[in-house]
Amino acid sequence: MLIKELKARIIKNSRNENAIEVIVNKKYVASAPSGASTGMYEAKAFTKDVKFAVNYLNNFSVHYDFEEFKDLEVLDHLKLIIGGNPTIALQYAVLKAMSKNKVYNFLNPRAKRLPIPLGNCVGGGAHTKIKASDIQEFLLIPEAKTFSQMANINRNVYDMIGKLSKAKHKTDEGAFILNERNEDIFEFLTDLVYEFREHTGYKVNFGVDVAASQFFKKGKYHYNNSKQKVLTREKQIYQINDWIKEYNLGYVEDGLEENDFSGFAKLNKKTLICGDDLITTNLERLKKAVKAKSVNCMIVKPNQIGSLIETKKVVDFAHKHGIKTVISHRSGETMDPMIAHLAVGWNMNYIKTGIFGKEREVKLKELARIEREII
Ligand code: 2PG
Ligand code: MG
Repeated sequence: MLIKELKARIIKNSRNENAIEVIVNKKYVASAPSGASTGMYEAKAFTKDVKFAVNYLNNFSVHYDFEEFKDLEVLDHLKLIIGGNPTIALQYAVLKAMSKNKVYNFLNPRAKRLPIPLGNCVGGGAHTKIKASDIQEFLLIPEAKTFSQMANINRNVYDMIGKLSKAKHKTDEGAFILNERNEDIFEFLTDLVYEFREHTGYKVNFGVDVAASQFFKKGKYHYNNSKQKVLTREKQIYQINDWIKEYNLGYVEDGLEENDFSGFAKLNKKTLICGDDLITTNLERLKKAVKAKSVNCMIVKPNQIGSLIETKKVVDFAHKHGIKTVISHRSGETMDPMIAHLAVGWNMNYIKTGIFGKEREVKLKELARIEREII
């Protein structure tokens, strides 16, 4: 596949920020999302700005016959010139062109597993400007046989939360904002999933993305909306393990700040202990986390590392070492459903997205469509 025509332009993401869209050979369109609670070890989204990247790509040509996934490496050097986001958008578009939009199938013709959807239902932290929970995301973990059933369960529980809480505001990712203490939200969700199970027979667990780096200042964790306000590192470790036990959490992402590999090792591995800002889809950081036994689960966001080739290496290394993988949306999302394809093509365990909002639902719908194709 030759790139005969390459076009780039500025579009708006779900947070109404500028994002980049790339179109290869008129038909293959891709874009990259942006984070708000970005880790300090992430690749730079744009080296200068989006305009510079658009201009660069509109004058860029590459004479190369793209045939296999590994050929995308030819584009990796762009990350340092224009940034991680435009490089990812271009690699997505080229991958779509190589596969004629059948990405998951191109990545793995025998792909047959769908990821479990972790659904962001209640949130706060860096994903809103109004007063909310310190914990960035409360995530539903449904249990059912098919992906479509699991996605429906998440939506039904989400609607129930909306009705019962009468919440008026939502986060950037479409989760309800309940301006209550973390512990009160845990209690609320515990009762709610119990009720849901009584009525429907479906079991739903829940977990959290604490995004703890966001409120880690001068060596301490500073809460606004919690029983305890300021916690030392030791107390935070105790707090997270206590929440896991008390509320039976099935998943905890970034319970500690992004440099605390040894602290993560002390978190209760009976549950999924997931690293996002800790690892930032970076192979060297993942190796460090594996060595220190920090995590049993990790977030994968291609634009954190700014290369699809590097992302694949990280996913392979994680699976080889028994680390569960969670492909994730960003808080500023676009309509590109690519992460649905990567989840299936790379046999990933979970996908983390919002439950509500067109940029989130497009990923869930794509997975439901892929499921119909595969099964
Ligand atoms: C996270 C992400 C996605 P952001 O912290 O996991 O939910 O947030 O895209 O703002 O980094
Ligand atoms: Mg996170």
